[in-house]
Amino acid sequence: ATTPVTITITGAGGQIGYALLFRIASGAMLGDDVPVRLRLLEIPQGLRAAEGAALELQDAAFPLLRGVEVTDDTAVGFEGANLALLVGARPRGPGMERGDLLAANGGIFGPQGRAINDHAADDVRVVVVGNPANTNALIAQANAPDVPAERFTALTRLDHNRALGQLAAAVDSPVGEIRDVTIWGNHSATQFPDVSHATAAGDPVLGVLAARLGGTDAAREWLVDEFIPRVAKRGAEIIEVRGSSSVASAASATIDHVRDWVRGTGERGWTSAAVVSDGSYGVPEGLVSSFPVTSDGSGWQIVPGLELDEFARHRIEASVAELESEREAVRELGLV
Ligand code: NAX
Repeated sequence: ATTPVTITITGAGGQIGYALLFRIASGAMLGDDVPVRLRLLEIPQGLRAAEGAALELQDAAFPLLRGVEVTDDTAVGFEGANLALLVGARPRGPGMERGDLLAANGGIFGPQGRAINDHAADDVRVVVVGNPANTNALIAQANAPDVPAERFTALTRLDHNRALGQLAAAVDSPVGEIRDVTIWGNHSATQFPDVSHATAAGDPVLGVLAARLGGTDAAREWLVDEFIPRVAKRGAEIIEVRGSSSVASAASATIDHVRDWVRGTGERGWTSAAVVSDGSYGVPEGLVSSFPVTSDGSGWQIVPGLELDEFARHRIEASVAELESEREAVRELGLV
């Protein structure tokens, strides 16, 4: 029998937590041959909701589920964690400036980083979902000096999946036929969804778009005026239409991120994840920025050597500049 994998989920009493827990326990994340133990970490106000979710997990009788623990003690929450999904964060309140938001989240992700450093398993891997995700991941990583930096990531897979969905509709192709889309930069409105290397059923997407829209200029126009803003602002669109933020799609993207990281991306081309930059593509070392990545199961690798035109370089620089200013702000606050 395989040893269960211990998974810590913070903010487990919240909306994304509720959508995540049942898919993890069903085997959708790590496979239907891998037993799991869940640690649900909440703040006191969220404990009852997490406890309720734990009761429902018991009622779902998942054969792979080997235990659920609910706690508001950070040390207990990360004890022995092989995977840490950091979903709980401080949302931006009315009148809150960016500095206040970063400081409030520093108060969460600093201590969580230290607890991961001190209590998690040696092989721990971390994905930050709670916003501002990239900089929260940077804060956690900076507070975990004994954990290799590359184990800290932030979620841009939802943006990636949104881009796949939009492209599939635009070229009228099954979403599974679209490959090699990239989200670059920050999980924010400055992100750059890049289709310059993407293919649909093996054909370059740019060519397919040009054929459908009546030329290369029309395809470019659609990308710049429709596609990029739609993907970058999809979160706001969901709030407007649904009356509530993205939940099930965010949970699904988190499942995809971890599954591909742990089980590998295989023959499906690359995906997108925010990882600690090694300086690739001019992104300053140490920033947690989204890149095209593959995994062989042991860790993410940034896809090397892609050609970027001037438009792409500009867009990436703009998003990276935002990440740098966030890093500067949390440095000034003494959080990293
Ligand atoms: P909810 O407000 O429903 O849930 C958040 C939960 O976190 C609450 O139960 C709260 O008690 C808990 N929490 C707060 N501080 C905590 C702490 N220090 N330790 C443990 N738990 C804590 O929000 P939900 O809709 O689940 O969204 C969670 C986060 O995901 C938000 O920060 C949101 O902005 C972010 N998102 C990130 C996305 C991404 O692609 N990276 C997309 C979806 C989502 O917007």
